[in-house]
Amino acid sequence: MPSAVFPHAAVDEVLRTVLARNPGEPEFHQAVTEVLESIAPALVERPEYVEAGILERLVEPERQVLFRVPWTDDRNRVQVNRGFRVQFNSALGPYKGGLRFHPTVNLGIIKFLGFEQIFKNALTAQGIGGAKGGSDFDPHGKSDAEIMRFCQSFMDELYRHLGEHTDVPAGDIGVGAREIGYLFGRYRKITNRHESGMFTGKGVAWGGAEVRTEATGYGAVFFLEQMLQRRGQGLEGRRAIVSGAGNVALYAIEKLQQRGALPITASDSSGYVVDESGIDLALLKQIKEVERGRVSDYAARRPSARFVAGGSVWDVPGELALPCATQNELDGAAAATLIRNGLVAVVEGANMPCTPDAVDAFRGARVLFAPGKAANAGGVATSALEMSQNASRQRWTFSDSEQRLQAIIVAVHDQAFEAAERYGAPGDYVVGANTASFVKVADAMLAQGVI
Ligand code: NDP
Ligand code: 2IT
Repeated sequence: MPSAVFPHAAVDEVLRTVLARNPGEPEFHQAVTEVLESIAPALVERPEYVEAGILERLVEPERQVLFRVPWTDDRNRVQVNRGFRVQFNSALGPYKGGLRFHPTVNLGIIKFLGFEQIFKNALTAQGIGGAKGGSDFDPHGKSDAEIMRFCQSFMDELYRHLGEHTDVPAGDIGVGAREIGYLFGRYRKITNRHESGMFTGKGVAWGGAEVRTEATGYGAVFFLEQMLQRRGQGLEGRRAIVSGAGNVALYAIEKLQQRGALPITASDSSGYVVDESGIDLALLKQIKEVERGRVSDYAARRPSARFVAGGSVWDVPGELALPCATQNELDGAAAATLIRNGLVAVVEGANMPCTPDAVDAFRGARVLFAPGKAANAGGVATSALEMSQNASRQRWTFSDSEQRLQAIIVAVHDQAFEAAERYGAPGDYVVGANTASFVKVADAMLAQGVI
């Protein structure tokens, strides 16, 4: 029988190796530490996971591709960016996960995102493995022609690693409908195949799925609704503090409004806006989706709003917090401010937006906390629905697709909730989401042998 120290010693050993083997990758260390530190109860119950080296294998990507992306800008100068695709784990299905184009992208960021994706995808129960990719290319301020040339060069290398049964990318920060169009077009040209299922997030007119655009933000709000319902509460009339003004934030705001909540903020890398009368979503979408402008443009056109350059959106009081921009955007100090101001629930629309200090503070204050790998799983789950529709040449309606998304999120919520109870941490969705997903991946790896 394993001793009481058994799982902790095994976890410590793996964590030491991860730190030593992957220097200079703090976000990857953070993501691995959070998962491994919360799964001890599952390791006590199933010592064969440790004996079969599941932990050592899980933290090492199955394949990592790094490549040069040369392209020519509008002034005819050659630019060189770095491309990444980390194919982390395919025990449950083909590699699946987004592409991020942002100047802060490096291998450690892509590895943290790919690692999270393994567990998120397991929670969706859609038969998809985990991957992530991207580039340190910055789409801000580039012309459409530059974006197209960059995407084409990126795909000139990446195409050989993709395929509907191999690896299926989608969008993430800096990669939306425009970029996916250019990437998919180039893949189709190079391979001479109209292989719809090799990319998700496509335009609805050419193989994309209804609700994929809305799915991550909508799903995060469905998750929030489930958490509140378990406490006999609802969304109606609650002030919501949302960060970001991209894909996830815009559709989280949309669903919050449909449910009668009052989202009053949005942000981007220049600062945040507060609109006490509630965000005018049509105006924000016009500025962000059509004009590709800044949140300050919103305040300039809306008398009830004010723009705060820099600063922290988490200084604004509200009962609900939805960080939907980027990793580590909400730290311990911001958490303390939110809690002082009457916070009830936090839902991570982004991947790992709350620092470990912030998560500890929410736990200590008994604030409802939904970790990203559960709360933002609606995006990739709807990507899997897009893959199903592509494979069967079907097209489902918006309302049918939204119902499927909601059913998946309810199931993700219930798995996390029930696993938390079963493993001795009732109400702790971090423990619940991590253990429920880890057990699924570990069982598949165990069954498939040492590969
Ligand atoms: P978008 O590119 O559409 O929007 C990102 C938003 O976050 C922008 O407002 C951007 O501002 C802001 N932002 C990004 N990086 C930073 C930064 N370093 N500092 C301050 N603000 C920043 O991306 P998404 O909405 O798609 O993604 C947001 C988050 O959600 C990411 O963590 C992503 O991984 C996660 N996610 C996305 C899914 C999807 O389906 N798209 C699915 C699941 C999770 P600016 O324009 O000024 O840079
Ligand atoms: O972080 C994520 O889950 C995404 N960016 C979406 C991935 C996908 O394949 O739809």
